[in-house]
Amino acid sequence: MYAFKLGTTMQKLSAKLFNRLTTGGEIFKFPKKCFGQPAAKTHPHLIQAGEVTPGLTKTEYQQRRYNLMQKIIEKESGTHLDSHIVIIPAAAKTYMTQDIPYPFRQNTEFFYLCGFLEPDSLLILEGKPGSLPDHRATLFVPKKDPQKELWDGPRSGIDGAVEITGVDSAHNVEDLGIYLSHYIRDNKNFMTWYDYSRPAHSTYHGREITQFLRDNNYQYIKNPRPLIHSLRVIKSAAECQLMQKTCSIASQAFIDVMKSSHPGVNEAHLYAKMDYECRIKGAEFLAYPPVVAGGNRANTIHYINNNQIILGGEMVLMDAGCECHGYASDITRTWPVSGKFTDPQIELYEALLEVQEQCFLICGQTDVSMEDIFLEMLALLGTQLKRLKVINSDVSGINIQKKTRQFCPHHVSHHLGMDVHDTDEIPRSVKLVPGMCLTIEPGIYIPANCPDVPKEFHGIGIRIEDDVLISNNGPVNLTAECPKHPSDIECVMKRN
Ligand SMILES: [Mn+2]
Repeated sequence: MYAFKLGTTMQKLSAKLFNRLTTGGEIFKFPKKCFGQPAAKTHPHLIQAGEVTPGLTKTEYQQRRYNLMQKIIEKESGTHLDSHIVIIPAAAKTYMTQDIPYPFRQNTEFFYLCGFLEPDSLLILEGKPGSLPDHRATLFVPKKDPQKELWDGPRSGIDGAVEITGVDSAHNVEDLGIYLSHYIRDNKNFMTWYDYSRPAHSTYHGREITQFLRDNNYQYIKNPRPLIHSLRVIKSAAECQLMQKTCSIASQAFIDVMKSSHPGVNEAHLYAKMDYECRIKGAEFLAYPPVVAGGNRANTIHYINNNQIILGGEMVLMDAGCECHGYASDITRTWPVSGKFTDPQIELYEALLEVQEQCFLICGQTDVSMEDIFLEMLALLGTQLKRLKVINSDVSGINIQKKTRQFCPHHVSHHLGMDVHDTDEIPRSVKLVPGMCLTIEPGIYIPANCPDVPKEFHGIGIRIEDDVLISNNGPVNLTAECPKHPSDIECVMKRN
């Protein structure tokens, strides 16, 4: 880690540099057009003209804001409210220890609605019934500050924020309180849309926003999350391309990790290899701490210690994905570190693969929900487990489902998008429609100590997870490049 805490001498030196900077000295002067995030002018390898973030144009972000205001005004059409104000804070900069920030990840709803990537910002949308599409989008951003920028890099400032995102106007975030008090002065009988149950920014929540809600006597407050999620759950054409990209990067990275695994390999090595390959291929970071679990550790579903040696004859279960330009992938594969499945391993593996492929096909049926796929998965897996004598032949009826859940205690699916567990406001009972992305991830977990189950299966944990886009032409497997058939896995792992 770089030296951040300065000694006295360094502080003096730094003040000297700072004076030269602010008095027009030549050192550390940023080029005229520098922003707090990649832009077409500064990062032409990432951003094309007209885009706010890679692959997403100003028009697309504008459309998202319009769609939200339209939903809000439609929803409240009978309520005689005069206006609506939507308050969406950015995430705060947080620190792991004195002066050392955590890697920053933007608040998803804020990112979705404007694409501005600086911490400690805030978006306000204002609309009046009957006025669409004339709603107003205002960003509040960290003030330009040469001394802070000397350390942390350039900030976009109010002009840069408007130029990058195409919002109607921007202010320094210090002016948020005044802006909100003017809003109360000028508007009566309005609805505030703000996620008070999970405040995205605790400082603004505790200060300006609470003051605003109090000044309005806590009247008419609603959470915008369900409406935003109802938009986010359907991916646009541009988003589908970004989903394919993040899924392809992770799929290719999986192949490299498989190739680098061997008896005696440390789980930490495979973790590092996945991280490295995803970044090399263009992802910003891993979408979540991956599970890299050798042997019986695969039966701990959220195993993330990733610090053991994987022995010859064992399989490794890796659940990992990356975040690329704001979109997450989520893949699980299980493979033998030696490159060759044993007989009991392949028996269980092929049974699970059969179930996983059936679940994928169900996504192509009309009028089907993730809940329907889950019930179908339990039935299919129950049949397979009975055939393999993992479940006794005398278990029948509803007890098969109960017993099956013991060997697969998690759901088979969740939405996928900007968040790994995307749009959690959308219940799993909602029918799948084109534009949705979801995972299909059945598993079989047989702990090392498991009486009644044939001994050869003890200590085996397997999950197979693909990412699926529901398209007008049926389900598309976005992670098809990542091998999952035993022969394909063995082929990838063969050394030349
Ligand atoms: Mn998943």
